[in-house]
Parts: sequence; structure tokens; C-alpha cells
Amino acid sequence: MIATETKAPSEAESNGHKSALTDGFHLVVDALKLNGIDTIYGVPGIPITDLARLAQAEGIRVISFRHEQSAGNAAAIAGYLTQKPGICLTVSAPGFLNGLVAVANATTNGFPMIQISGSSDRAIIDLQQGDYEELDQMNAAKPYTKAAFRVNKPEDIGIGVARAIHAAVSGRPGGVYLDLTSDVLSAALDADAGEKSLVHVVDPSPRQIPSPESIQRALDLLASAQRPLILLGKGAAYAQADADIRSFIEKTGIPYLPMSMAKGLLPDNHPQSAAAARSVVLAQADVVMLIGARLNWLLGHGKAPQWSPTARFVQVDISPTEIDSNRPIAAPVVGDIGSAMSAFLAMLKPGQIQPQTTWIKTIAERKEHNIERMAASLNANPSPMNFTSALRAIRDVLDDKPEIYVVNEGANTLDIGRNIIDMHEPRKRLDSGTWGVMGIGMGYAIGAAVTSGKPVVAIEGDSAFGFSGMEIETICRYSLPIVIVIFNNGGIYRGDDVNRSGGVDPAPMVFVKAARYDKLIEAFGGTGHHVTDPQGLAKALADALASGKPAIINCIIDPTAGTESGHIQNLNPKSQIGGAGK
Ligand SMILES: Cc1ncc(C[n+]2csc(CCOP(=O)(O)OP(=O)(O)O)c2C)c(N)n1
Ligand SMILES: [Mg+2]
Repeated sequence: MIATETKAPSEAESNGHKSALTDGFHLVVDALKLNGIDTIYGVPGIPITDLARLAQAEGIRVISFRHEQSAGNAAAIAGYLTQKPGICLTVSAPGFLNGLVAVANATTNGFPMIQISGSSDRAIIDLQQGDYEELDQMNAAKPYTKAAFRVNKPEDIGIGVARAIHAAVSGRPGGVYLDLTSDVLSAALDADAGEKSLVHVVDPSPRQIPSPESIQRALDLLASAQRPLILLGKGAAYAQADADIRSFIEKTGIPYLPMSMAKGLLPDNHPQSAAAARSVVLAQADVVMLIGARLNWLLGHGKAPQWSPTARFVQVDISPTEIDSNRPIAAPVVGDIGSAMSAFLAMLKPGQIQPQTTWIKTIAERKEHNIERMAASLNANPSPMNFTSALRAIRDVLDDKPEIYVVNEGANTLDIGRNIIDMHEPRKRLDSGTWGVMGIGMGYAIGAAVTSGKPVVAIEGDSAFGFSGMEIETICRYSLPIVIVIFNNGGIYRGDDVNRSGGVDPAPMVFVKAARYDKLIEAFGGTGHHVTDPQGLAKALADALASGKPAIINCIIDPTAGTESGHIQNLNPKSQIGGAGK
């Protein structure tokens, strides 16, 4: 508890007693520390400048960014990796709105984070009298967050922080907004009363034990299957139930597919991985067990033509309202994934579940076929490099470094990267996630490096990098071990599009050709590499990782190599009368 004394004599002082005071700034820092928050990601300014300073003075690590969206993304991924809410601190109105994209993305992905924002004078905001950075922030935040709170009295700061923590990490985690008015931050309070107002949160993400009947129903369904399949989502990765998930998969012998951020829960070279036979297993599985995976667009909503219309589903999820969201779930298991998986292991009888041998054989044959089919393009050495040959070089360097975090965003860079870069450990792959969003790159890389102290390789499309690129200054300022590989094909998807009007402006999809991104980081003391072939890329990456220092590898890729929209061209509406599309 940090108490301050103000200059103005208090009532007690004029009575001859010296009274210790605290204020809103101190109470926020005290409340966060009391609840084990050790890092804040943010951008300072009115009215939270002193909050950032005080937090640092009091031993909280404060990572100060160039843009709130990246600070928010760093907080969100820190939450995902640690199961503690990541804290993003923003100024009023525009700073708040910049952070809101990240908090919305956190909610969509199920990452626990709290955006704490200062706000202007409530009385002026509510009468719309034009305050400095006037905005009704709490109500703006509501539709995009799991919960939004505003603290109007300094003695409520403790409760406000406690409510925000509970909301962020309980059940399905998500983004939470906590509004602190400038009046509350500067308000003084008796230090004893202030201390007593703080709340130490007990058991903020309580286990949710699934009912034994639901486990039995699911096991019976799996036992009746001939062609069972397990699908691991990032909810499974978040749960940190790695050993039990692996044990259940190995004991049952069921083939599994990881969603992209669940890669590495079991190593990607595990014999039961069906990733290389994805379309066949989705189409032919008769019983599918979803573990922390939602049947959203990333899984074709669980419907034909990707899935068999007669397949039946087990769904293990912490949120009861996820069940039946896209197609009927025959065996819902509602609970936290850790508790659910230990219950499955406890109730599973030896030999109870045995996939048909023909199923296992079909998958093995398809895997072999697809791997052979891919081999030619994977081993080719076109000049200039394409996505595949560049990713192969990265894969080979990372193969014996399982501890390294991989951040990945872009279109082709993301879709091809997800297939080629194998993961060997859980929660090491961090990518565009549920929304397929651009702009998470530098924020996620910083959040991962700060929480783990481990190296990060961010594999970025050149468009994707631009969304958060200025944070390379932040990376250099804090000397973080982050290597950014930019797949420079000169554009969004491809670099060869032309202006259909014949005018001089470039096409909307293309950038400056062969831009020297490597030179950007040199402005801040980092190392830039410019590479044009896989050998050069492999060497630059190995050198950059060995140095442990910030680096950009500007990787020149054939501008004609990409596909429009990457692997999701089917989602891009086309003009019915022609004239614009490819
Ligand atoms: C915030 C946001 N804005 C725009 C998009 C649309 N979008 C999807 S991928 C992409 C960039 C793809 O280009 P690049 O990162 O260079 O990857 P490439 O396919 O060239 O490897 C864009 C702008 C998005 N997904 N998210
Ligand atoms: Mg590109």
C-alpha cells in the first residue's frame, strides 16, 4: 500500500493530526499488484500519464507502445499465454478507440484481457458539451466486450478491478473494458479506507466440472464410431491440459486435426495427426469430437460439402451456448477442458474406443499421397523465391528450436505458413485467429517475448506487417529477441496487379516494388537483412536468432507467386457483370 501526503491541509491536520492520503492513481496500481498483475501494455497521455509512471515506479513492467492497437494485441496474447488478464492502458476517446479493435479481437478469440482507459468529465460528456476527447466510452465498448464497467468513486476502484478480472478469465475468457474517469484518478481518499477498499480476487477462473453423464454419453458415442476424429481448437491450447489431451488421443488411437493455434499441442509429426489428410477426414468422419474448437467459418460451419451430413458430434466447451450453434451436437460436454479431459481419462475403459483399421489405413495412405504430391513444390528452388521455398528455409532453421514462438499473419504468407511450419510445443504458434485479422503481428510478438523471455519469429506478409510496423521501434527500445521475416511480394496477395483505368495511380493491391523494409529497423539500432534466395534467408535467420537482437529479414518473393485471398478465395464475392476481378 502506497500512501501519499498532499500539500493541502486535511481536516485531520488542521485538528493537529497528520493523516495519510491515497488517490485513484495509487489505488489502481495497488489493486493490480494485489492481484498479481506484473505488466501493463499501453500508450500514455491525458489522463493516464501518471498512472503509467507510477505503475513503473511501483515495480510493474510498463511496455509503452507507438499505437494502442498493438498494445492491446500484446495484452491479449499475454492473457492467452498466461491465463491471467493482459492489461492494456489507453487514453480517452481516440486512444480508447484504437485499443477497442484489440479488445474486440480478444473477445472473438477468447483471450482474457482488460482495457483500462482514462476518460473525460462525465458531466460534460453526458450533456455533450464538447470536452477534450469527449466520448461515452463505456457504452461504446459494450458491444465488443464480454463486460464493460465504469468506476465513478475512488473507493470503488478495488471492486472495479476485481469485477474486470473475474469477467476476463472466468468461463470463456474475453476482452473487458474498465473506464476510469479523470476525476476518479485524481481523487484523494484516506489511505486506510483506500487500502480496505481493495479486493484480492479469489479463484477467478473456477473449474467447471462436467457432469459424469455427459462424459459417459460422449464416450458411448465415440465407442460406436467407425471413423472417429478429434478436432483441437485454441480453447484446448488455452486450457493448458496438454498431458491429458495427449494421453486421451494416444489411448483411444483416434486421429486428430489441430486448428492453427492448437498446432504443437501434440507435435505436428505425431503419427495420429491427420493434418495432411484434412479434406478426407472432414468429409468421412462419422463421429467428431470437438475440444475447444467452434464450428465457425474456419470449419465450414460443420456442414456439407466439407463435412458428412450424417456425422455426429461430441463438443467439449466451457460455454453452454456454444452447443448447437451451427449443427446439432449429439453429445455436449460443458465444462472446463482440463476437468473434462481428466474425467474422460478416468472413465475411459481400456480398449473401449478403437477406430476401424481401414479408417487408419485410409488416412495414412492419403497423408502419404498428399505429402508426395507436395514434395516437388516444397523442394523446388524457383528464382525469385516463392512462399513455399522461403517457408521451407524457415522451417529447416526452426526445426530444432521448439522453444521459439512463431507469429504469422498475411494471406498466402499465413495460409502456406500454417501448412509448412511444424510446431512441436503447445501455444507456440500465434496467428490471425478467428477473424483472420491483419495487424496482430508486432503486438503478439512483443506480448510473447515479454511474457516468456523467449525468442519470437514473426512471419509477416508485407501488407500484414504494415498494420503494426512502427512497433519495431518498441521492439528495439526494449531490446526484445524478435526476428521479423517480411515476405515482400510487393502487395496484398500479389504484387503484379494493374490499374484497370490505364491511369498512373498504382492498383489498390500493390505497393512500392522491392521496398527496403530491412532499412527501417536500422533507424532504431536493429539489424536489417535483405535476402533473395532460401540459402540467404536461412543464414540470415540463424544469425539473427543467434544474436538474440531485434532484426528484420526482408525476403524478396516472386510478385506473381500468390493467390488472390490466399486459401479463402471462395469467400470473396465476385461481380456478376465482370470488369474488375481477376
Ligand atoms: C484489419 C484487416 N484489414 C484488412 C484485411 C484484408 N486482408 C486480408 S489479407 C490482407 C493482406 C494480405 O497481403 P500480405 O500480408 O502481403 O500477404 P500475402 O498474401 O501477400 O502473402 C488484407 C489487407 C484484414 N484481414 N484485416
Ligand atoms: Mg504481400
